[in-house]
Amino acid sequence: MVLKARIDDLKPWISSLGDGAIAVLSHKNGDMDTIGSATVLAEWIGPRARATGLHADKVSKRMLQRTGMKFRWMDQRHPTLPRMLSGIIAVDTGGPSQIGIEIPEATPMFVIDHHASSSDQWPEDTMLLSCDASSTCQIILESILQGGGRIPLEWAEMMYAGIVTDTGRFKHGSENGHRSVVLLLDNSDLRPEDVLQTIEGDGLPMDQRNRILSSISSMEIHHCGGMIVATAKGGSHESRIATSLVSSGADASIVTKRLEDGNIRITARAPWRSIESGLDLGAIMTSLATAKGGQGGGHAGAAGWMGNANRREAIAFLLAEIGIQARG
Ligand SMILES: [Mn+2]
Repeated sequence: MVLKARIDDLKPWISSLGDGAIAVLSHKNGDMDTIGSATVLAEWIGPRARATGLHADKVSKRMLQRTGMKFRWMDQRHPTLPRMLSGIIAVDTGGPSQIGIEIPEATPMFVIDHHASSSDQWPEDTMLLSCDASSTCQIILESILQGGGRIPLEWAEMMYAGIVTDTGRFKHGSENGHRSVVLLLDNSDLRPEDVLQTIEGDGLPMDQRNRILSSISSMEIHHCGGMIVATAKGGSHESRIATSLVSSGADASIVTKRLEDGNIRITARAPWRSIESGLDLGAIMTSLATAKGGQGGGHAGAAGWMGNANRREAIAFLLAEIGIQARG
């Protein structure tokens, strides 16, 4: 059975482990929230903890470089965990398939995540801390603040970047996100304007912007239970395409990408007003996995699925589910 954990359970759980290393694992998509959470949590625990994972996206790479926070890259082909491992903490991870590596059996495991749906289950006896926050960085911040004292600047910058990106620049779950930023400002020397420059970066090269724009121009519009759903085929940057469709007026967007191994990956986004009216894309992606196999899940406003399916059938399934939810 998976055990429900609270924030107060983390420290005693760490103390209960042997003397070996603790791997703080980011999820395989390596977004800013997971990299921020993993690096800050590992430093907070101390030298025995190691932030590690398979991948870091562009924003997290820029923030790692800016802050100098330590992150151990795993070899994509032969991923290995630290030797003499006493425990694993997985951060921002809805289910084991999102880690992307084999978890060694019988290693004590603690998972820290914000509410998400998932089609796969954690191993027996996993401690699961799942909070109703907009980002995992906010949960890490709460643990750190319980200990008191000033927050080192580089930790504050990583957590701020995680909150900014996971709230979609404060478009989702704004209130608790803003509250956490106030706590960061009050307890560190964080200067948001400077960090925002690093988060935004210099923009994409022309060829990539070209590809994104042509994906958007291939869009189809569907009407499901009073909602406008935009679908598109994306070559890359699917989340950017999905977000653009939503900010252009879609009540939900679905972007598909055919992967080299023949599988397809589906990325979906919805704006706050759709979530408020009851749409839950994470639940819909979970039911796609139940119906057609593969792995799926995520949050109400940002979710995904990956597996082997016919694109048209998968989209028809998703549109039908959105229609059912939209009609209540
Ligand atoms: Mn997250």
